[in-house]
Amino acid sequence: MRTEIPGPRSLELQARKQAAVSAGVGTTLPVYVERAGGGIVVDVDGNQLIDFGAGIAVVSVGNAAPRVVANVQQQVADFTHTCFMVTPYEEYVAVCEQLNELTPGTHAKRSALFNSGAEAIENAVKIARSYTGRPAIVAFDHAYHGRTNLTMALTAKNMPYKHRFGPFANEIYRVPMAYPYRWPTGPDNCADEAFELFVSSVHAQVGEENCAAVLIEPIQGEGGFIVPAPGFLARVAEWCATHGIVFIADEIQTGFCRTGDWFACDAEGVVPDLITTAKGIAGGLPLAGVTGRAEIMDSIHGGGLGGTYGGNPVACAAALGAIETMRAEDLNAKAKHIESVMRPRLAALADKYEAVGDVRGRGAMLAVELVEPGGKDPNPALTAAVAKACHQDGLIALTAGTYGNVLRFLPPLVIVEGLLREGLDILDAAFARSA
Ligand code: PLZ
Repeated sequence: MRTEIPGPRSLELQARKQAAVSAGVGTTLPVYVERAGGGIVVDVDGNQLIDFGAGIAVVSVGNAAPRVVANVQQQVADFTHTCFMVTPYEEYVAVCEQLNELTPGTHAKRSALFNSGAEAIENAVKIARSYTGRPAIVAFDHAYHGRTNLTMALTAKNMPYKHRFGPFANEIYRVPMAYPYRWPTGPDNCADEAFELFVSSVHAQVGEENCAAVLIEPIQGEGGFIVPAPGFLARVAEWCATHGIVFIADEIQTGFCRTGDWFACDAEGVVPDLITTAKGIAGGLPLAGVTGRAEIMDSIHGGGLGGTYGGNPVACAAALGAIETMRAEDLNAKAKHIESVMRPRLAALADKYEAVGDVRGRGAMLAVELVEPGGKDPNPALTAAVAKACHQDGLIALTAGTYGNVLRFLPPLVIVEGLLREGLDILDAAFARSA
C-alpha cells in the first residue's frame, strides 16, 4: 500500500463519478483501477490490492489473461461485429460446441449466446415456457438471478435489487431453500424436509401441470454461498423430470471451474435440462449462454431467440481463450487447491470467533456467515466492519447474503499461493481488529 484507501487520485475520480454517474450505481471499494493481473489489482495511486473478488467471480483465468488478450487482439483486428443473426462467424459456433461438451450430461445439446447473466436467465425462461406451453416458474428463497424486470421477480432480496422497482413480472413462485445452517430442525433433516416442502408447495400453490420450470443456483451466490443440503438438488431435478418440468440450473456464478468442477452440478451428478452460464466464461468480456437438451432448445421457432450483440465475436474469442486456459492450466485442480489452503484458515476463524457461525462453499467459492455471538441472529455490522478493514489493508473482499452477513471469497483461480496466504493474513488481522 502506498496511500490510504482510497488514495488522492482515486478520490478525485470518485468526485468526478459523483458528478457524472447515477447515484444508483454503487461502488464497493472506490479505488480506481489502472491495471490488473492474476490476483493483484493496481490502482491509480500505485496501491496493489489482493483480489479475492475476481470482479464477482468473472476473471477466474485472471485479469488480462494471456490467451484471452491474444484472441481478443486478433479478433478486434479481424472484425468486431457483424451480428450473428445477419452474417454468422465461426467463433460463436465454437463457443456453443464448447458449452455443449463441457456442461453436465452426454445427451445431444444446443446452445444460444447472449450478453449478460440476466439475459441468459430471461431466455431460459422463454425457452422453458415455449417448450412446455406452461406459464409458472418456481424460484427459491435467497435466489439471485439478475436485475431486469423478469429477473428481479426471480431474485429474492428486496434491498437493493427490487426496492421501488416494481411491479414485477407475474407467474413467479417462491419456495424455501434447503439451507442447512438455518434449517429450523437442523442440518441433518434439511434435505428431506426441504424437498417435501418444495413438492407440497409447488403442488398446492402452483400445480405441476402449470409449471414450466424450476430455476435454482446449485450453490446460491449473492444469497450467501448457500450450498443446498446434499441430495436436495438431485431430488428436485428427478421430481421435475417426472412432471415434465424443465429443471434450469443457474451456473452463472458457479460455472467454469469456480467450484473445482466445470459446473457445480457435476459434484452431485445432477444433469439439468437447461443451464445458464456467464461471468467466468469469457475472462471479463460480456458473454452469456443458455445450453440445454437439443429437443428443448430446438423447439423454439426460427428467429425466436437473439439480440444485436449476443455472442459478439470479440467476446466469443475471449471465451475460447478463457476455456483453453482452464483446460491447459487445469483450473479445476487450482480451485480445489485454493479450497485446501483457505478452508482450514476459515475454520480457524470459526474456532476463534463465536461470531463466525458457518464456513461453507466449494472450491474457490467459499464464505463465512457472521452472527451475533451466542445465537444465529445475522451480524451485518460486523460483516461490513471486517470487509472495510480488509479494504483498508489492501484486500478486495466482498459481502453477500440476504441479511448482508456473509463474507465471500472468490479469488481468481490462477492466484499464486503466496498471495492467497497474504490475503488470508489480512483477513485474520481484519477480524482481530473488528470482532
Ligand atoms: N445469476 C447466479 O450470480 C450475477 C450480480 C452483481 P448479470 N451476480 C452478480 C450485482 O449486484 O448486480 C448473477 C448471478 C447469478 C444471474 C446473475 C446475473 O448476471 O451478468 O449480472 O446480469
